[in-house]
Amino acid sequence: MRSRTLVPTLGAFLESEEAAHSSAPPDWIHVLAGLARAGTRIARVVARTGLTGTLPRTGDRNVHGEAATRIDQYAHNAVVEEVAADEMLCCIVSEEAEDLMPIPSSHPDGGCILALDPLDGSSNLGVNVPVGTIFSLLPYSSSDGGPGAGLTLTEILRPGRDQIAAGYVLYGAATVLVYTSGRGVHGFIRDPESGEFLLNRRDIRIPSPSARHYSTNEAYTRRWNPRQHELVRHFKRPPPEGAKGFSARYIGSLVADIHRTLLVGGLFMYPAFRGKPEGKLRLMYEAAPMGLIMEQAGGRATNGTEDILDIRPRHIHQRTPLFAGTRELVDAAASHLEGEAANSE
Ligand code: P6P
Repeated sequence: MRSRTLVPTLGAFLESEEAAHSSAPPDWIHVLAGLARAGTRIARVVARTGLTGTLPRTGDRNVHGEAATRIDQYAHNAVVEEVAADEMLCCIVSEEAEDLMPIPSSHPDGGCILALDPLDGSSNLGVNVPVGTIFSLLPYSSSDGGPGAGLTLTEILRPGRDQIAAGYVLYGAATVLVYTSGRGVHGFIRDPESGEFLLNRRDIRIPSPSARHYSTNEAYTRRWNPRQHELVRHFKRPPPEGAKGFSARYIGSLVADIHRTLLVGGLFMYPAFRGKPEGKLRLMYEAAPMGLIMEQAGGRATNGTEDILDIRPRHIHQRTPLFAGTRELVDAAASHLEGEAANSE
């Protein structure tokens, strides 16, 4: 058994790893530590959900008209409580809050923005499917002079390429935290005995050749555009003699689907379709953080044709189609969806 004492904790790793690349540990690592503390609290409540039977509903609906459950609100509140005291933050964008949440920041540079999906996929909890917290940290520099000068939306609506850090906490058989700050993707597993997140995957790279998995909800097949239809049909064709075919894998919980894709490869797709012209997933706090993770692990993420990280949000809850995973597969999907492959076949 690998000695736990030799494995760095998240805190030690952040202090050493992030300090190694700058004169001192950057302030935002305290926000990441706060997210880890919130993840620990959320993991405990998620584990007890099964004991309470059905998911307690608040009776409210979130900004997207989805029935909000008390556990979504709990997760949102747990994160806010754990990070709000940090002077680094100037505001929070949350799936559970219709409007921007300003936080008085006295940080000399104006601080940073936390974009957050507190508990993505919580509707899966009733059947014990893994769910997750997704986070994105963006720099904020108020255009009209320092902290407290009021938040300008144009400074908030930044493309994912501007992210300082991004990642997720996955509440599954184990609670894991995966993050990137632009220098590789690192995975930590929570030790139930010590309560610490311990480094267990340093510099994660999507394997190549990767698993030949495609991941999408095929219930929407009839609502896809013809090129999306043809793309998935391509994955179902019998492979050439001696070659390996594709397998379908779809959990219906974004963090779980992305985590599998990150570790074994494949192509996750949540396309736009008739009835969801912009897709379902949110740009600022789902697609963009997952896009940075994928790109830093040697993969790619697009909206089908454009890099997710280059898309500037029009509003804080904007939705986007998402194609993410092994670079070759995301590239092939983009070529097909742009019509090149369709014409050449
Ligand atoms: P569908 C969960 O509700 C979620 O927001 C993501 O976690 C997941 O990827 C997606 O929706 C699943 O959506 O339409 O396939 O049920």
